[in-house]
Amino acid sequence: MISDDIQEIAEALAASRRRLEATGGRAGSARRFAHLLDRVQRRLVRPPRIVLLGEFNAGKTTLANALIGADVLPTSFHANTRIPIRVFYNTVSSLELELTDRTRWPLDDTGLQLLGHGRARMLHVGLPVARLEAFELIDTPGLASGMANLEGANADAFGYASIAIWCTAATQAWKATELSAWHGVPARLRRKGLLVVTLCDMLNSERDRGRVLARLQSEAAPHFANLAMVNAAEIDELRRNPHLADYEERWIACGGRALDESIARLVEAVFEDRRRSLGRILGRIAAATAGDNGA
Ligand SMILES: Nc1nc2c(ncn2[C@@H]2O[C@H](COP(=O)(O)OP(=O)(O)OP(=O)(O)O)[C@@H](O)[C@H]2O)c(=O)[nH]1
Ligand SMILES: [Mg+2]
Repeated sequence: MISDDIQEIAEALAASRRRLEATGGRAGSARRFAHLLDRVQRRLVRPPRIVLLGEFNAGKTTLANALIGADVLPTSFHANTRIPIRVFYNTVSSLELELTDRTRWPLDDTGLQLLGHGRARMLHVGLPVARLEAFELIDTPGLASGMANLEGANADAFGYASIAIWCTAATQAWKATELSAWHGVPARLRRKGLLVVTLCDMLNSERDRGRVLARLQSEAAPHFANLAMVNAAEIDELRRNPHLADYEERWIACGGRALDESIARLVEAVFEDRRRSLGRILGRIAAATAGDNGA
């Protein structure tokens, strides 16, 4: 969620832009500066993008649906398309296909034909779902098991994201190939990386769960900002039924609370980064303007 001080800065930027437009609207430099302020303000408040990565069948799409709280991404369709899908907040539902040349097409008959031509870069799905006001998700095609690097469409999706979730299936969690693939992810994203251990309901006992967790704490956790063990199917069910009598107990047991808290912390860290980099930019502008005045 956008904190009050980010909101305040954004409002101050919008007010400055309006004043500039009102006073110096006709001057080219004032217009350009107003446009720049508008872009800075939009970038400051836009929901951070979370990219979901991992091997085939690691539970990425199921987790994406559980995070959104709706059956948005049909897994079979996604498995067939094999391109990243960005899901974001929109006031009305929308569906667009982005091609490798960055043009965007509505997913009508022409769009569907283009999808089959190997030039698809990303599918953009807009939805009027309140949870998507806090973050956007990019669900990616699974990395082939044993492949140690992320390429093509998946690597492309990094450029869009500021948080990364690596999904690993509890039953064969965190293989050596996953470690090397994770190291192919840019460091700025790894610093905001969350390891989500999926399919935890497939572990047979508390003892197995303890063993997996202990191994991951020592082998995987040092490469991530945080780790969460989840049963995404149950998170999904509970998110839709918050009034169940045993909700609280189950919400903790299935990892829903830990997952939401981890994501909230990473989202807050992204806003903190934005706040800091805006501070640096404003500092530079102030220094440059002071230099101009002094000259
Ligand atoms: N029992 C259980 N099954 C799950 C869970 N998460 C996912 N699955 C199942 O695991 C299979 C793979 O899940 P997906 O979410 O499609 O995995 P994916 O990583 O998106 O797969 P690709 O897109 O093909 O790489 C599906 O049959 C899911 O129903 C879970 O938490 N528990
Ligand atoms: Mg999938």
